[in-house]
Amino acid sequence: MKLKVILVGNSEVGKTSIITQYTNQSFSEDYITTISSDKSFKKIEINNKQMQLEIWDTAGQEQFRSINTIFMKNTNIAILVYDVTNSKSFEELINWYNQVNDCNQNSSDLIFAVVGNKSDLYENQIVNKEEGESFCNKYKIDLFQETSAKDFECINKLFNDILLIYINKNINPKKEIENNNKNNENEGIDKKNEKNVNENDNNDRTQSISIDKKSFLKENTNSCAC
Ligand SMILES: Nc1nc2c(ncn2[C@@H]2O[C@H](COP(=O)(O)OP(=O)(O)OP(=O)(O)O)[C@@H](O)[C@H]2O)c(=O)[nH]1
Ligand SMILES: [Mg+2]
Repeated sequence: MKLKVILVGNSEVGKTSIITQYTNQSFSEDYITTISSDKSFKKIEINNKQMQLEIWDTAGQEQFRSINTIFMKNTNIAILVYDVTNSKSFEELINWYNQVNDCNQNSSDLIFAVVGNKSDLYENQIVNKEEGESFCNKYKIDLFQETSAKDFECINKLFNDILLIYINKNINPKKEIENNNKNNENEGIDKKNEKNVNENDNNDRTQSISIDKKSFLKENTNSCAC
């Protein structure tokens, strides 16, 4: 499954740093502003599902922002980033939220996460966790996470959690179970007919039915748990 993930937020909040830590396990203290947009790739398996992530970094600086809208279309997961030591970056989160929504009006599967980055600078923290969470409640945002790209704190957790939420919301487990039930019913009828025809010599077949049932149950357990 291919997914487009986009990180947006004011300049210097740490979007590039979060992506670099996640995809390359590295961090730089130097600040090089993102001018246009960069794409990184990452393959990851979540709940037995292979995900191919296309992760888009965007420009936070005002003068480069207009170009962002080109890259925001067809987003599956949008990560809104602010800096916990910078209240302006938090106040302007709503603009990023609106912009991503505007660019994805026809999308039915777009989900959001809000990230308060630079949690290692807790002594200078201005925007507290409760404010971040209340923003998420207000706008029905799926996930809130504080991170430190510098300390590699909660970076993997952020991506794992939002991907799980995406799977839960958009790969309808009910639909999967219904389909599995239907297949299983049909299979059951076919096998029963087969069994009647070969009643005396089909120990193996009986076994294969029970194996099918087992794998059916296993699949359904996975679907429900994901
Ligand atoms: N202390 C601390 N510094 C960080 C953290 N994440 C990023 N930084 C620093 O903050 C500065 C900006 O980081 P970037 O990742 O370039 O910020 P950005 O959001 O991509 O900025 P633009 O590309 O201009 O939009 C850099 O100097 C980083 O080293 C963090 O978690 N903790
Ligand atoms: Mg950047």
